[in-house]
Amino acid sequence: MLRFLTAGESHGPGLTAILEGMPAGVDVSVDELREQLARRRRCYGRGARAGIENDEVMVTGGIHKGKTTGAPISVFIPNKDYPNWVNRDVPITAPRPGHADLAGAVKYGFADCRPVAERASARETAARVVCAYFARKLLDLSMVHVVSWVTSIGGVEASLPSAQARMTDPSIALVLARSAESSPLRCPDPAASTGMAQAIDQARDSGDSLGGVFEVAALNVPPGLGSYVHWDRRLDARLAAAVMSIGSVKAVEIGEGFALAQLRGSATHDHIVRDPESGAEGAVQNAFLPHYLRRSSNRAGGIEGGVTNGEPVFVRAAVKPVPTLQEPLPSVDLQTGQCRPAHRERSDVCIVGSAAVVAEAMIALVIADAWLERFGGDVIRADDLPQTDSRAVDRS
Ligand code: EPS
Repeated sequence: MLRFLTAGESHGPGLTAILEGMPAGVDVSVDELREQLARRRRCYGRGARAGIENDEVMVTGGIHKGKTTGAPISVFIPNKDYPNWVNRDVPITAPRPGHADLAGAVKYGFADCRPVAERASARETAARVVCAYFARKLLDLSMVHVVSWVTSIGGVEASLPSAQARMTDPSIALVLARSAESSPLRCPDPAASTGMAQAIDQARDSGDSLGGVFEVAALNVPPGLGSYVHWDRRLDARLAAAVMSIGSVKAVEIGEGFALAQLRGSATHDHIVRDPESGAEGAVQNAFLPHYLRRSSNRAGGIEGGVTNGEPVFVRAAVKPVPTLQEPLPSVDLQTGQCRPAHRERSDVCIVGSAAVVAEAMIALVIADAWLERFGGDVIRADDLPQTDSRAVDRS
């Protein structure tokens, strides 16, 4: 079982990530880990803080000579902005609507929401990306790749290949992911990216914020991951919870999600067909590794009965606008009881691109956990790896 813990506050000395359950023998590199953190940081709409941090990392356990050892992996990410905050104590007494401020004050009895804001901050997601880097290295060994792109920001919609093409064809998903990687908006449509950047600038100028929608595709995921036998082992449930756990995510769809509610069953379910490329003929002898079974479409998003079916695992999520507004919404001061505008401080205008990278991370962690349930052991040896599918995708 792969599990992780994060600790640390947004403006404290740093974040700590501990990942437990990684097999021994997986090659890892600190440079690649830094690159994953940089992907999360660079995204149009982020505030000044993203420019301050460089997400240096200090690996303090679980790695020896560039390989995992099977022990818990522990990583410290110092906060570069910490020296500027160490003697600064700005209380938050007028909670921001939509933020965890008031929820945390109610839960822990604080009159000052500062401790809530510090821990609820999206800064914590840097530590998740660290844990996911190791999960991704494990998945790389069976050529499972998790990619993402943004489809809309502030109502500006990207013009993309059809949803079914995005969900069904790994080569389309890879092209979209590559263009997203070179877009500051993480959007594969350059014209829409320009519109999104303008919308973000306008929101910033008027003291406002924006949300949007992103999609994540996990390619070449083997069939049979997850389970239908217990509610909490269903892979779709685990993925939805993992993505919903990202601050500001308000909706998660698997495959065509809400659109399926409008269709008849006959137009919804993905036909089971024989894969002509497998060359297999005659009776289905081994349903355990059904390389010769395919789906004619992927409206289910690669999961049926809580178990992967060999098609791309496809998740879409909606991100609400950032709750810290420079033109704040009405609130009540917890110390005076007076109505007043909510607390205002430095923040991001739009985090949709970063949230997409964090969702990749959470999805990689869930899939790696399910992969280990099915194929895992103490140590990774080439002979132990599952046979890769003929549909294996080459990311190069
Ligand atoms: C965040 C507020 C901003 C973000 C921060 C998340 O930080 P600050 O309050 O220092 O301006 O930049 O995110 C990060 C630092 C990060 O690395 O993602 C918040 O309140 O959630």
